[in-house]
Amino acid sequence: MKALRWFVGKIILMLNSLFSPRGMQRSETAQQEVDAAVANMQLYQFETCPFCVKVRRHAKRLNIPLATRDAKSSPWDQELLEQGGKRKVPCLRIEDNGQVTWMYESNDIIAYLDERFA
Ligand SMILES: N[C@@H](CCC(=O)N[C@@H](CS)C(=O)NCC(=O)O)C(=O)O
Repeated sequence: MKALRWFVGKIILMLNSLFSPRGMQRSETAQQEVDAAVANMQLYQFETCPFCVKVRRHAKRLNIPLATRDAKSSPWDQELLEQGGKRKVPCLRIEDNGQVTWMYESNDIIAYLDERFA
């Protein structure tokens, strides 16, 4: 079962890199603003989780440099569990004026990123 999951994960990563989406283009100033806004967000994820791949691909399409944190590794696994509330990925940590929101569900994350950056 573990070997099958490993194998499927590798296939997902291979297809993801073969069919990598194009990033949207912005003016230099607009891109700098986007980059600054995204600096307050981190995506807690597993590399081969299909829902995480979906969100990463969308971030690439939107051309946003979304930082990722491997939720299988310390200390991010504990942080996700203790502060987010559950060990489930993807989860987007959003910091806004000192207030932190933990957003679960790939579709909600994508809708949020679209609202901010599309
Ligand atoms: N409906 C969720 C599904 C996410 C999901 O099932 N993630 C799996 C990894 S692929 C997970 O975190 N499983 C651990 C758990 O549910 O405790 C989404 O679209 O984000």
